[in-house]
Amino acid sequence: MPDQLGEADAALWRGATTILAANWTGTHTVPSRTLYPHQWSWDAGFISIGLAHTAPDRAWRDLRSLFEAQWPDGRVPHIVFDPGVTERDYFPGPTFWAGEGGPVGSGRGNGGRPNGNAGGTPDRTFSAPAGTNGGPARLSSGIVQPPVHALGAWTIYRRAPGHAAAEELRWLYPRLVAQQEYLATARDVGGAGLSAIVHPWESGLDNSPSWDEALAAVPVTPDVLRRYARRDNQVVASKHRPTDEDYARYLTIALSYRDGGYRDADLGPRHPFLVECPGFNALRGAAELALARIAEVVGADPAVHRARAASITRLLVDRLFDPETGMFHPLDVRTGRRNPARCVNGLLPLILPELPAVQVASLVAVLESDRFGVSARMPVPSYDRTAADFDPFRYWRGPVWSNINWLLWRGLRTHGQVELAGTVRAALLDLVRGSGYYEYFHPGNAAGIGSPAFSWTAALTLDLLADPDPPA
Ligand code: 2M8
Repeated sequence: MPDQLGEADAALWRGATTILAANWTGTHTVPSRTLYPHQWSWDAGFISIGLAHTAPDRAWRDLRSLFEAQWPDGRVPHIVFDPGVTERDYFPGPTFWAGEGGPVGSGRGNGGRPNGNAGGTPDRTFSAPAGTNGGPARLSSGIVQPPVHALGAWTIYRRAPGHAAAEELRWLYPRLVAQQEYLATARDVGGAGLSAIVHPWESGLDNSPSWDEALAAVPVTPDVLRRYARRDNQVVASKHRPTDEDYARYLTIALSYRDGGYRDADLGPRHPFLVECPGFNALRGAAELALARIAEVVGADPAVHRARAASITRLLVDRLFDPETGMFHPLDVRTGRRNPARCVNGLLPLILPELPAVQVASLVAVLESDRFGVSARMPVPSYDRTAADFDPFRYWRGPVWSNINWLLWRGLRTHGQVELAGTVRAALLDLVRGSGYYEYFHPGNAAGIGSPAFSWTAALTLDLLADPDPPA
């Protein structure tokens, strides 16, 4: 535990450490024992950032566990299933993602599937037996989540460098590069250089209003919710989760991708949901910058990663920035329309250090406006507070999330907005101190919502306490 912590923060530190220990399975950390009993991709990245301070060995193991399930084409699945957990404990589980074709995973099933991408067979830069990635067979979903893992790996290494940590980086580096290559090629559906997500779940901001327009155009598979029963709203209150209408569309889109063999070639004409998300792409850019740092350690070329980050930053500004709202908006590749809602993923490009001063000033103004109203009392909500459909309970349509605020804190610091960054950090710590390590928080009364004892809230609390002045 860091020396400088007062009594209250020391208790906060111990609480966070206890949660991460309780959510550790021996090979990976679950986001929540009750609601999410498997391993999730971007959760693992955030969790590793917290574990870097308390248990670097576990942090490395967590990332290894995820990347052992990487597909031959480079994609890192959004869920890696724990074979010891039953289908009843989470839906959609392995059976749903497998469909008729058998298990989906790095070691079986998809090995025989046409999962090549637009560029043909991916050029695997790491030497693992085809289809196994050197690890045991792991069952997984077939979609991805934002790539925050290079940032995690770099944080673990920065906190505790040394020979063993450098070895871990050497194992991860080619896999992280393959993950980025997959996103840069197979997912460049719009052809301009930004990645498209094929499902709202890929954004991590599942039911954000960002997807409302694109979702409205998805024809729902009849009876899909009669064929498949939700489990999430049996664990937490329905009004805190996505609606049935949204859920029916989530399943329809996932079935479309699954039944196309998780192929990315020709997605354009046949897949009902294709959107360029500013948050997802900003994190892809941030991953390139973390890879540049990692490349220096493993003896690879950092320049190529810096160039890619610069290009992603430029493309974000050119394609997704709206000077009228002063923020970034997702672009529907199918219609060419930018979604007009002001959602927090539209502020995430702040984490890119080369974001031009005009856009930085504009995002800071939006953050300080009534719409996002960051203050000492409350961090940033997930959606415009002044919007008619702002919902303080429903998941990504209003509540406050720690991972997003952690990213904004880092972004504000990157751009020299130290005071505002300090406000976000202090408000976030206050929230957890007062309400606990919840999955998300009511943006008015600060009540904890969703799952208690949530891993990334605990992990990022550790990072905020341990590293108040991280290097840019
Ligand atoms: C939520 O998403 C899952 C589907 O992936 C769900 O609702 O069942 C999201 O908050 C996502 O960002 C997160 O990674 C996941 C696990 O914490 O839960």
